This record gives sequence, C-alpha cells and structure tokens, in this order.
Amino acid sequence: MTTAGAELDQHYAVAPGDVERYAANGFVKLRGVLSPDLVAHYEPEITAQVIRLNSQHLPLAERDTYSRAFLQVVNLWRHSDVVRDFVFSRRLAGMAAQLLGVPAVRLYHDQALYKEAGGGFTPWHVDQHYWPLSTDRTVTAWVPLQDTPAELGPLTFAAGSHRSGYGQTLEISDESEAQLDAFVAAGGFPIDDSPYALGDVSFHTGWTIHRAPGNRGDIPRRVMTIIYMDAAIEVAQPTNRFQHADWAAFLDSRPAGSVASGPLNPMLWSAD
Ligand SMILES: O=C(O)CCC(=O)C(=O)O
Repeated sequence: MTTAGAELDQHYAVAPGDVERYAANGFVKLRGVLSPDLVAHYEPEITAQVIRLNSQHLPLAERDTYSRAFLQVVNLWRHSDVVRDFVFSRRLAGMAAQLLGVPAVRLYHDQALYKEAGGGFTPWHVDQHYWPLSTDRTVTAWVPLQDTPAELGPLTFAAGSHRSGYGQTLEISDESEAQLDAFVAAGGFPIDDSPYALGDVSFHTGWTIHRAPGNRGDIPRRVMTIIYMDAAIEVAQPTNRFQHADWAAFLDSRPAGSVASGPLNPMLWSAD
C-alpha cells in the first residue's frame, strides 16, 4: 500500500470535545485531519475527473444562481480507482461514525463541488431536504483540495441552526438565501466562515443551515465531499421531486422501509 493509501485508512480518534461541538453546533471544522501531501496527491485525479465528467458548459453570466455556485459532479468513485480509494477512506468514514455515534456508516454519495474563479455564492440551505432517508443520522465531510481563504469561498455555517427545524422545506435558491439569511440574523446564530488550510476537513449534519461566499480569487475552489449515513438508515418515501431523483440515482429505487444498502451504498466503516 502507498503511504497516501495507508494514511487514508489510519484511525483518527475524534476528541470528545469535538464530538460535543458537532452535536451542539451541527458542524465541526477540524484542522489537520489529512496531511497536505496526501490531499495534494489525490487532487489532480479528482480534478481530472471533474473536467472529464462536467456537463455544465454555459458561461457563468448565462446561468442561474445555483448553477453559478459550482460545477457539481457526483459519485466520482465509480469512475476512477484512485478517487475510489479517497472516497473509501476508513479514516474519514470512521470519523463520520464517531460524530454520528453509530457503529457503522455507508456511503450515500460523493460529490465534487468546484467553485470556478468568479463563481457565485452558494445560497443558504439545508441538505436533508433532498434526501429520502428515515432519520437525520447523516453527515457530510467537506474536504477542500487547496488552502481556502475567505476569497475562495469557504463553507460557512450557522452554529446551532440544525436544531431550529427551520428551512427544511426550502429548495436552494435566491429565496432560500433571503429567507435563511433573515432567519439566521434574527436568531443570532453565530456564523463560522473561517478559512480552511489544506488538510482541514469539516463535517456537518443534514439539517445545518450553511452557505458559501462567491469565489473572488483567480483559481477554482476545488472541494470533494463525501456524504455518509448510519448503516442502519432506511429508505423513506420521497416527498419532493429532488428526493425522487436521489431515490433513483443513489438508493437503487428500493422500497420505503428497506435498509439503504444498495449497490451504490457500500459500508465504509464498521466497528466490527
Ligand atoms: O461547497 C459549497 O459551496 C456548498 C457545499 C454544500 O452545500 C454541502 O457540501 O452540503
């Protein structure tokens, strides 16, 4: 096994204080989870796959707000063995399990989110609105593939907003940006928009209200995300058109009530 491969599988014990912060705030930004060399090793292949698979070719000025926010390519692990090794990292999956407090996690899907130079903001939103899953035991690892200072558009969280129950029926849009911005300001939720250094990784819950500023830099903001779910989570009846699409794309169209253990949902970490 390569050095990079070995590091990807090395156990990371999440400090009890970080587990508590994750539960209280709905996210945690952890410094130095991966070595800069490891991230630099995988970045070129992830970027090559994003360029190869990207289907968005309109100029930024001709796109809507959501499409200006990033190029989005899902389940890269199916297209490259190198990316698969990254997405299947036992280190990251083990951290997800520790944060969720569950004995095993499966992959829901991965997703590259590349905010182009000059790309727009990502509107405030919550993720679980899109997912036909039986519980909220889900967590996204957001892994920047370069240093991400304020001008590149670091992921930004409203701390404690996952407990508010607000915004759960809002689709990501100019409307979600306006409504949730007003909600977050009125509620006095602390905002964490701190930069990420290479190797930092954040984890957020499915109901945490989050956004990202536009990319004012002159390089793309390259980010890989991995979405994990409790291995015991079940498929739920889709309640909107996005959930119908996810149900078919990621959950093998399995009936509501069955464990979400389709061919695209491998077990990535188990305590056994
Ligand atoms: O990367 C971004 O700009 C948004 C990411 C996001 O919303 C997510 O990973 O849930």
